[in-house]
Amino acid sequence: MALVRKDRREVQFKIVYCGAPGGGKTTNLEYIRHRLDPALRGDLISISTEGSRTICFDFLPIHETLIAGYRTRFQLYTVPGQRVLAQTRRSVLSGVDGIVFVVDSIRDRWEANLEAWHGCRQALEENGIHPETVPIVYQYNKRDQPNSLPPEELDERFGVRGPAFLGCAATGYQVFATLDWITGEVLRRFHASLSPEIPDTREEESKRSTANAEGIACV
Ligand SMILES: Nc1nc2c(ncn2[C@@H]2O[C@H](COP(=O)(O)OP(=O)(O)OP(=O)(O)O)[C@@H](O)[C@H]2O)c(=O)[nH]1
Ligand SMILES: [Mg+2]
Repeated sequence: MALVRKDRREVQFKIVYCGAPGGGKTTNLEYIRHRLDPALRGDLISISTEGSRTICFDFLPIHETLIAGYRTRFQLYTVPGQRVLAQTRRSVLSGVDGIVFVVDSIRDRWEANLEAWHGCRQALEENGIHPETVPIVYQYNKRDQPNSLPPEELDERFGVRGPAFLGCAATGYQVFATLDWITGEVLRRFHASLSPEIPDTREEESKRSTANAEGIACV
């Protein structure tokens, strides 16, 4: 759910990288952050949770997009893949605007991918979000590895209807292509939901102001 920050004149969107343990989520984020202009990106935040790490950072797009005079900012999160971390996954996925599902293409990792896929859907549902309503892009990662499942087979197994990027996060191959697609889709849907401009959430904000000193409003 996009957040309109009137104090900063920004709209914030949350993109979450999901997928099996060891599939390459953190590698994606590290690659992106490393290559972004430091002036446009925020600090990398690492949150220790139940023996694992959730990492996140935010950034302003290189080509600034203005929505009714507001800048756009994206927050990228990784969800730890381990099965025992369901509670963390649920928290990270709350308010999500778009998902990158990172698939470990190695044949032996199929069961882990499937379990992560169900875990992601379950976490969305527990947040009251219907999984079909959230934009999702698949990245079939580790294409450099022998014994990878063919992309057509992965499309079929996941029932993928949108794009799926063949990636190698270790070298950065298709990492930005994946990110560009999901940020573009999130912005497109946000624009489509606005008519004709950002709603005035002042009334909503004042209701929330006692609960939230920072004045964050939801759209
Ligand atoms: N060969 C190869 N290795 C990769 C690729 N992407 C990531 N890796 C490696 O896979 C390992 C796990 O990557 P991570 O990015 O930590 O995986 P993760 O999805 O964040 O894992 P969890 O946080 O445990 O859920 C690391 O050693 C990476 O270097 C890839 O495209 N090819
Ligand atoms: Mg990780």
